[in-house]
Amino acid sequence: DGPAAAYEPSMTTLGQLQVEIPGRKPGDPVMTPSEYQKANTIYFERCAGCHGVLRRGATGKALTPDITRENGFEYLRDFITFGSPAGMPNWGTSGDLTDEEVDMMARYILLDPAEPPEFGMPEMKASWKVHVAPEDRPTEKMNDIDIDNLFSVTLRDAGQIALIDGSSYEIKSIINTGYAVHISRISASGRYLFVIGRDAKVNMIDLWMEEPATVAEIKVGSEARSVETSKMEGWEDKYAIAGSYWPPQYVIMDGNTLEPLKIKSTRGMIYDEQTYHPEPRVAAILSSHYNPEFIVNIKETGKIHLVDYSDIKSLKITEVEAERFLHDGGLDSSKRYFLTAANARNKVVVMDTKEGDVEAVIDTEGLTPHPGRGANINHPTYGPVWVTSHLGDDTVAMIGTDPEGHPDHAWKMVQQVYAMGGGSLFVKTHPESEHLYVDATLNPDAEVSGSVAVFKIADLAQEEPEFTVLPLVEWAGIADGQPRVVQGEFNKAGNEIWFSLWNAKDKESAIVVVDDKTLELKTVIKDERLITPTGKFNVYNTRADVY
Ligand code: DHE
Repeated sequence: DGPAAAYEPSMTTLGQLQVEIPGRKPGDPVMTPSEYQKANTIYFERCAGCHGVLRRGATGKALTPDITRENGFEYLRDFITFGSPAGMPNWGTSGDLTDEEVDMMARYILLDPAEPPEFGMPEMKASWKVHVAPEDRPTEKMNDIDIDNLFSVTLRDAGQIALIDGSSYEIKSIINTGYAVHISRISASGRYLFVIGRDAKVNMIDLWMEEPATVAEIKVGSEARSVETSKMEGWEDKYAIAGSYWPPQYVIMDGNTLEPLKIKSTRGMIYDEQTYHPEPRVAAILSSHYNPEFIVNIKETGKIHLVDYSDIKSLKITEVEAERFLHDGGLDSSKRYFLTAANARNKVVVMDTKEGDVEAVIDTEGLTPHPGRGANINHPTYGPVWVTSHLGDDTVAMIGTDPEGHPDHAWKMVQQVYAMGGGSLFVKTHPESEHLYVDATLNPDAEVSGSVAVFKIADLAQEEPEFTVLPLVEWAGIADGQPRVVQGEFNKAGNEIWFSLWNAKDKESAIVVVDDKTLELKTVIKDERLITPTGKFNVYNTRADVY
């Protein structure tokens, strides 16, 4: 009768004594093995990204049994059903999980977390495949694709990417990848495209082939979000790196074949408390233009690793103390400074990639900064400025990035403006653009999540600048579902910006192209193969860090 009855006795008698059944704790809920298996899968696909595999918390709260048991089954069930304004999705009322699934998940998180297996060199080598050896690849570009203006588009739930031509809007190919590719990154030469799935599968795609295709692949763990390639002069295309959430580690690979060369575990001490953390996940990775280094964000311990790839055998790693919960970020317009969000600390860390030290840690005065790679604008009052929006509120923070020309404003939050509402994921501009775009992807209001806010950069001289709202979902004429506008990306010329309209898997999605000068609709790309499009990466802008 009700969930309380779902608890199984955890005690038994041994002669006169009451003892615990081995492996069980008092109050353990009943779960059949098949329920447990299903709950495990749901936890991995929906929850682990924010709460962590070991449920120690990061973007989401900690969910270890000491805490969940204190809260109790009913509380957990209601929380999963209705969500919270602080960012927990309403899994029940949104229809993503059924009542039975919500009930099952509430019971599941009362139990100890399941620890997935490690994934070391033998597992990586077993998953590694070179489909086309370097010597069998073309020596020149074999197709007529304008590679620099190609867009790699994540088709999240299809486990694919689409390569779309930036001029004709034609889908050139659809390539099978890991599940829910998170990002695309491009080798320094512009030839190879690297994508990484949430399931930690990396595909290396050769854009020179007559029909671009995967030439090598590898699995680097069971959950991952980041991949990057060496960009320093003299080291172009030599190495690739992938970071994983589980196991918490990163691996340096050969840039031509993805052969795994060196794995570095990130387990260790949290930078400030100096206490051990078993799951410090690898968030954003960036390639330095100043040194032969990968810049690796270690989320839970709050450290940035500067990984010197000039000698893989005697790997030198500089461990820089930054701030806890490092997530995403990008370079300033000079490409010297890396600005990255410590999201659950509401801060942005500025790392000098030339000198290898932290320049500043800035409070963004908003809730959960979420920049993507951020946006670099030339502010009418403060000069070069880097911008982030926030997941938890409608604020947009602007940080001065020019210590030479504007020393008074450097590494300070110089302005805060207000956009459409909370739930923003990405901001975007281009050196050729006079606009700053702010999405509100996760806002619960369909009208807000279906639009994008545009600020005129010149208007930022005003104290409370107005913005224009572009109702992209309305423009695309999609009536079914709640398609969400996500992640603007410019074409190479910087005169068009593309947005994904991300709908449910079984509903129509689209890509909307906006003319940046007139802010009018240029075209809508619709195709039944465009299933759940999310991130889009223009080859030139991604390769050259233009944003
Ligand atoms: Fe992302 C970037 C992690 C949810 C779309 N996302 C990143 C990066 C990290 C990250 C660490 C930076 C990578 C880099 O630069 O090397 N993302 C996470 C999560 O942990 C989180 C919060 C939860 C999860 O379970 O994954 C999460 N992300 C999402 C989504 O739900 C999005 C909107 C849709 C999707 O495809 O899954 C999404 N994340 C993106 C995109 C980028 C990204 C499009 C790249 C932005 C860019 O411009 O570089």
